[in-house]
Amino acid sequence: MICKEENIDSDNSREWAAQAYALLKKRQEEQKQELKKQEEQKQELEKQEEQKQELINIPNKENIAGQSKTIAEPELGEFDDNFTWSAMVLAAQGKKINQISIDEIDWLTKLRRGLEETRKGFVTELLDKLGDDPLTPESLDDLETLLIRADVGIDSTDKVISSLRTKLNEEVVGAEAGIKFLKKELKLIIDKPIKNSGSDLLVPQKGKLNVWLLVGVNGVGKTTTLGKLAYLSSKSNYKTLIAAADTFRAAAVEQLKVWGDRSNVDVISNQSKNADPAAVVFDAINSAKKRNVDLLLVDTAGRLQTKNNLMDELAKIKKIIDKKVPDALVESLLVLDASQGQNGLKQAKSFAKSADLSGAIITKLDGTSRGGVSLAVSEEVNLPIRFIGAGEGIKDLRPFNSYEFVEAMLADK
Ligand SMILES: Nc1nc2c(ncn2[C@@H]2O[C@H](COP(=O)(O)OP(=O)(O)O)[C@@H](O)[C@H]2O)c(=O)[nH]1
Ligand SMILES: [Mg+2]
Repeated sequence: MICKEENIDSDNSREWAAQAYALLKKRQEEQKQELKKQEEQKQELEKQEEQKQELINIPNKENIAGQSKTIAEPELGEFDDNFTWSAMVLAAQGKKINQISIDEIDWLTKLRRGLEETRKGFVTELLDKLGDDPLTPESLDDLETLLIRADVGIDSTDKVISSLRTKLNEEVVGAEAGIKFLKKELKLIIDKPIKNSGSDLLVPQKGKLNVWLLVGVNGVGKTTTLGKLAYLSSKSNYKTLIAAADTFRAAAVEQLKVWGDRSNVDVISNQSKNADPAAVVFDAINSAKKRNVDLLLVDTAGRLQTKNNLMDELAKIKKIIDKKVPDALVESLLVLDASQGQNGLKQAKSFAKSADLSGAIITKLDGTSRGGVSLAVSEEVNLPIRFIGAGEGIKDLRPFNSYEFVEAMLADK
């Protein structure tokens, strides 16, 4: 990932965003025309088919081409502040105008909107307090309170405040430079576990079976996230399979099948009551091997981690994987609901102790004031954040990008 940090001159970047907008608008027009043409052709075909059917008098209008389920594409919105900001964030990462897509703009807009509540109680207030004056030791106290309130966690807050204090002892720091420094420090905290893990981005490796276990307590968004991951993965041409190993929730399998259908990914399940989760995984691995699957996504049950047997179950699932596919690349991803703030952090800590986690996925970043908890997860649980979710739609999940996250969290308007 290329992350240039210099601020582009704001007039230039507005001009840049305007050009990007014009280009996307043109592309969208062309796509619309193309779709219209396809629709017309389809109707013509249907008409011919109907006439044929009438002739041979078979009332069957069902298997006409083009009935596959489509997933709504995002529309290009207004050329507004959201667009400009999103385009600038992409530009700052080295994207060229013709590489920008409506999908990316749409996502960044969602992320920025989602973090609005976190930002409101934080940057906006901070900027109000600072005005245009340079930072003082008192403003650091305010900042400390605001960071804690945004659920950034005590350790990360201490770290950031002490680097700022050191900087203040050496030079005068204006409000704008202060925010820039803050962004840099927060990004360092988030990036540390990512760097330590040795890979910036979690992607399935070709030629091996990749198994991703989604773990976490009830209601945090495991099943939804798994559905979104299946979509992302199959869209990226990885052969994908789902194992429905949450055998405790009656509706869990049905819920997964709906997600699987939407992205054309099969779901391996066992409908019998109280089926053994490890047995489902066993079947799924057999299927995965037969079909040459790249990525097997495993949904797990989420009863509270204080109940030991949940951890025992996870251990059993892992043992099965180790035994059947010793060279599989296994990821245990803890799903955390950002809106639970410190509570989520507590869960993360207790899971980390016993579940041998390799990463985290933060969900529900749309509309929480506690987005800062992502920093606490990086600093205190030392887990690389791999994906973030900001909405209930199939496309509302993206690989985690620390630059974009920090920019969205601290966007100053
Ligand atoms: N707003 C919002 N809701 C989400 C998100 N992810 C999941 N949910 C919702 O959270 C609820 C619980 O999700 P589910 O996937 O069943 O959680 P699980 O028990 O961990 O499997 C559902 O109503 C989901 O639609 C998200 O990113 N944003
Ligand atoms: Mg579930």
